[in-house]
Amino acid sequence: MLKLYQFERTWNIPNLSPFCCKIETYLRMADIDYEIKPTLPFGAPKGKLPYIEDNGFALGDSRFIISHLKSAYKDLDQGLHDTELATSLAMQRLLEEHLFWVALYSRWQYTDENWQTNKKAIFGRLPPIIRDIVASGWRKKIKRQIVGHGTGRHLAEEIFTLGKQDMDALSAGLSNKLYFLGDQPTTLDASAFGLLVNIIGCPIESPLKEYGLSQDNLVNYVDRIRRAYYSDLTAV
Ligand SMILES: N[C@@H](CCC(=O)N[C@@H](CS)C(=O)NCC(=O)O)C(=O)O
Repeated sequence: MLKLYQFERTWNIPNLSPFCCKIETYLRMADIDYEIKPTLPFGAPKGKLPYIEDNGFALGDSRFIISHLKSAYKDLDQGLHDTELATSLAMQRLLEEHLFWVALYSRWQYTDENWQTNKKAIFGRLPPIIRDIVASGWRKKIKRQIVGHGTGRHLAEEIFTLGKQDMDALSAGLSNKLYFLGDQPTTLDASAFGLLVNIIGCPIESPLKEYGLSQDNLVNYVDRIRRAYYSDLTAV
């Protein structure tokens, strides 16, 4: 059976990583059997989670994983037209290559309170002696990534202004539809749910979360996907 390597479940959401949550959501939406292997990214093929193991090979990065799932199992985007596929790709890039960095900043850099919550969720199971050393080294690395991406060079207020623009675009793109591209879930929904539940549904406080919670269609969308695909998770 396909194995999904991802962070331990926490915060009453499917996963604290938007990308892990994206893959598990795709698997559930496509009704593909899988087994979860909770882990940290140390041994991951690309040094990041998620990755999968399927038929004896390991594959990292949610985009390549979904390509594999589409060809080996089920393509959730099969019925989409070219313009819908273009919208799907552009929205996924907005989510994963832009809004994600605002969420990452909120967790690792914005306030000490958020950092402590994040640290406990990710590193809480490590032995106490090494926990703080690993967590602070990792935090330095992630902060360098946030600066390297460019997001970390702005003021907090500017970062959240950029994030709110993305939330507005998502809210307008979803409008009053069940899913982003109609009444059936597609890859874009796996990606959008993965990040949105990690912005509005977890205990990381920020102006981005507050803004997301004020957009009813996004809140209802996240609740709807939770109920439709994660009814087995208690309190999820
Ligand atoms: N492009 C990758 C991004 C994966 C990613 O950024 N994973 C994060 C967790 S959300 C990670 O494992 N980071 C560890 C690190 O950067 O050291 C994908 O689509 O899977």
